[in-house]
Amino acid sequence: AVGARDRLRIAIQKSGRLSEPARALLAACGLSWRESRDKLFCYGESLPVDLLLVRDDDIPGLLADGVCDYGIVGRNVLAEHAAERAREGSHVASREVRALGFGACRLAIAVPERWEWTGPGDLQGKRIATSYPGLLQQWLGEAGVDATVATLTGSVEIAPRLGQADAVCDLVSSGATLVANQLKPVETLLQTEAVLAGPVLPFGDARAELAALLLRRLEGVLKLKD
Ligand code: PRT
Ligand code: ZN
Repeated sequence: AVGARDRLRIAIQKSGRLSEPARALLAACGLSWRESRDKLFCYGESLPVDLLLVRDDDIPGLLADGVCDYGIVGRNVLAEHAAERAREGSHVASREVRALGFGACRLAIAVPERWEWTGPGDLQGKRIATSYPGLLQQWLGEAGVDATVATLTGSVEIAPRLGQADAVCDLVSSGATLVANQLKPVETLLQTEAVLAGPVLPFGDARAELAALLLRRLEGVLKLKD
């Protein structure tokens, strides 16, 4: 077939919270690599499974374009991509294959500590800063709340103190960052952790067998961990 491939390509985060645990998990599945000089591409040695090291935000797009077959990425990033695609009316090209048990946190609405929170309706007419506009718009729509979404790529938690927003929608794990910014979490939009993302349709070439082998090994490794 045109474009038939006999190697699998997995995208993982180049540097960040998920990089080390993702590599360790794949290594525990028996994979090993010969690293390229620039370390953006790692050529699989023990099995024909290569790694592409990228920004986590690029992973859903690489899957959608078929550049990579699998990706290890936060459910939050995958869900944000899907929410944005749904708004554009385009269909989703990848799905969550398996939760991986690391990188857990939640996407939450947080407001200034002094706010006496009564529910999502409190956000009516307010301005909310976030790096997850797709998921926030979806949640606001379901809650029937009309609010302004301000998309920021970083330093979301400081926005209320700067007068840029009334509330934020951001990832929370320990909650220390919220406390440091005199904010409190009031609603959870999504519980998230690192997931294996993969294709919606099965492979029609040699990758099918390779993918089955990898998923079997992954199940074995994850079972030992619980
Ligand atoms: O460079 P690149 O774009 O690849 O990385 P990134 O900076 O976008 O992502 P990175 O490495 O910070 O996070 C990767 C993934 O880790 C996220 O998409 C989540 O799925 C997951 N994860 C788990 C987290 C956290 N925990 C977390 N605590 N991502 C971010 N945070 C932030 C949080 O927003 C807060 O600002 O860390 C800060 C500290 O959190 P507290 O609550 O413990 O204070
Ligand atoms: Zn990122």
